[in-house]
Amino acid sequence: MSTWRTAQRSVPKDGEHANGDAVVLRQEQGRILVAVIDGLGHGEAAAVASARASAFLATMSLCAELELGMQGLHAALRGTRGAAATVCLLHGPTIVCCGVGNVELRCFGGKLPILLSPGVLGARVQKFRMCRAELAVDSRLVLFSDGISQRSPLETMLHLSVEDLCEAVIREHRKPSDDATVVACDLKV
Ligand SMILES: [Mn+2]
Repeated sequence: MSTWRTAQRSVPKDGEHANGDAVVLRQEQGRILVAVIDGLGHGEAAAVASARASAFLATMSLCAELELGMQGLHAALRGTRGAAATVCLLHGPTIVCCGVGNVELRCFGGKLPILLSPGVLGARVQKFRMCRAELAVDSRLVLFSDGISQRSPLETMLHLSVEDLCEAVIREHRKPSDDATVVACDLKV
């Protein structure tokens, strides 16, 4: 993956100042990490959990196996309220990803057979289901928390830039009753 273009939007639940959702984007030595975290519920305690997760993901090795990273993330969140998170590691055309809970991941321009793992990071996860795939030359990844409608018609937004897609999703498909986050990445292999 030589280049990528990414955009994100994250807003708290209506009436809240703290945002329990968080985004981590890193690129190091040709490796890319993309993650969306949703601290359980909303408000301060959710924000504490997602901040802990962000801090862990900000320093995690991008060269290690992602499953080890997910186990580390699970351990780092113990003592917090817990979180859902979907984490993607990209290296060349290869993507490895794992999602615990309900942060959705969609891939356009390629097949990504992701199966989310049930559970709550920091509390209980029986099994980390890992997904590995080769992405096509031009792929778009979209991650979003459950503050965004599942029925968000992302496939009708492929002509939009990643920035405009994030704006449109937040404007038109956000649920005011929860923190809402969307991340879009265009990848050029
Ligand atoms: Mn949520």
